Amino acid sequence: MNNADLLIRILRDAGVTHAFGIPSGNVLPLLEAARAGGIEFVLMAHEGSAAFAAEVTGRLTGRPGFCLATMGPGATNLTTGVGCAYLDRSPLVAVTCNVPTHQLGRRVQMVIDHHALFRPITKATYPLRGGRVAAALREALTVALSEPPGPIHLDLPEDVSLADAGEAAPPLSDGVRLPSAPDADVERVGQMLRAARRPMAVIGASARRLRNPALLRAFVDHHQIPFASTTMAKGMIDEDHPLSIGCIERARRQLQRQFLRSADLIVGLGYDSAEVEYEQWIGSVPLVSVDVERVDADSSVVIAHEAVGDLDEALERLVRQPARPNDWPPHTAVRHRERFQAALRPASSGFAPHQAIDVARRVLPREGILAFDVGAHTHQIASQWTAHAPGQCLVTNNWSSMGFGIPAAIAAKLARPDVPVLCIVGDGCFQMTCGEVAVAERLGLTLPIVVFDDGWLSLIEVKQIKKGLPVHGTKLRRGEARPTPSHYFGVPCIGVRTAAELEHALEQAFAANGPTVIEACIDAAEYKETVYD
Ligand SMILES: Cc1ncc(C[n+]2csc(CCOP(=O)(O)OP(=O)(O)O)c2C)c(N)n1
Ligand SMILES: [Mg+2]
Repeated sequence: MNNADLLIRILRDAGVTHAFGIPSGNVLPLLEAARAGGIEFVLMAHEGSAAFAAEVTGRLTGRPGFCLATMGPGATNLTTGVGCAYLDRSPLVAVTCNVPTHQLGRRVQMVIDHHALFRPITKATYPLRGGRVAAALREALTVALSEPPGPIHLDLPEDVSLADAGEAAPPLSDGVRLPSAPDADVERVGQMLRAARRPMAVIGASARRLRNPALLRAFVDHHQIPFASTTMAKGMIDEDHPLSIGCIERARRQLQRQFLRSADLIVGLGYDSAEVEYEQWIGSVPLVSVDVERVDADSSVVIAHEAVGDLDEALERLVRQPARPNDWPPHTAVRHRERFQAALRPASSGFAPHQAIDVARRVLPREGILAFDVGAHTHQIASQWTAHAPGQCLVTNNWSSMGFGIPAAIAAKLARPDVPVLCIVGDGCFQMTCGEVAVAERLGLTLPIVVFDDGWLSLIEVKQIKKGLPVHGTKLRRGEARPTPSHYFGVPCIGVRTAAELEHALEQAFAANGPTVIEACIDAAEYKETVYD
């Protein structure tokens, strides 16, 4: 057994099933070890996508995602997705393969300092050396899985890969949980909830890592508190719940802000301010935070109290505390949600994004997963889409990088082959990652990829208009939409210009044995009304 075999054995023991990446000569020992050791290698079109796919695998499975690349440009490409795991907080192992150790530090082809490259976007970076591979892996996996989870980087020189491993695979840990918040702090949260007349909960990205997400629902039911979620936390409680007001800080955010500011207490539950800072929306309403870390907010935010520690344990204690009726009139949340949802669907003469999103929601089965990308479409989808359970919306909003959607959908389909997965991306995002369509084809994944073809980097165009700047540098094509091609890389492509055509195309795509690109030629005019209102 060589060190590459040992590395694969340890990752396999840690529950890793897939490796995403692109090989080169110095990656081949690791690639062969993966083949022999039972980790499936998924050749991606770009290393950035490989890291996004690994990040999503980490999110969905709770086991570390695994991506690999060659040195220099392979490593720099990988960083975009590794950064996603860092800010979105998913366990991930990124391996860069390298020249033999005696060449490290020299000015030779493709060589750069990988540790300097990965240090700011990982929890830790490790050089792998003979005799210390198992110890480094054991520590690295513990770091990646410990709360809050994140990526670690390993650099593997080719001679180390090929050398005989003198070590045995070590026992692994599942990472370290946070200590509980002090009893008195949690007790005080309960007291403040009972004293409030119009309390409201906002669920954030860190709540996605609850071991028992049902505690969230138990909490809002017990205390009868209307609740909202951020984009990343969509579906942590079914958004059809009678106390749900939907997603905040996305399309029609002013309506949500108005409602949030009618509260007399906001309870943040796992609210990660990397996604959206409290000061964007909270105004002068006091905040009680129940979270895995201390609140990071501007000094304008009134922080009334914080309980910091393991989130499951805090919620378990909060659902056992006495509750007291509050002053929210009956059906407040439902009425607000109806108003919010109506405002998201302004009258339109063309094929509007909101119509396409409604069709997609109707066709995707209730248990299905939606992976989407970054742009104006993200804002509209986040506000409009009804998610019914945790993990049903795959999106990056801490890292917020274009190019996430298609690799995320591929990873979701690999992790959950029996669950229908739908991907929606903007045309700008599609242009960045369309090579991954060929990957979905090679893997034979049933995956409808709906491209919102509006001809613009719409989100940035909207920002130009709202900032009073000339619209410049945000148009994606010359002239009108070109005719839809019949395929991309052999993947059938269907052009649709109406809701009915989209519905038909989606049904066809879900019945296919491979991916289908659906180019939805939409009229993006409504974004100017609904996005950044
Ligand atoms: C890697 C990266 N580059 C640039 C941006 C800035 N950005 C955010 S949204 C967006 C436009 C996306 O365009 P498209 O995919 O067409 O979506 P639309 O806004 O039209 O819905 C850009 C350039 C980003 N978030 N990530
Ligand atoms: Mg666009």
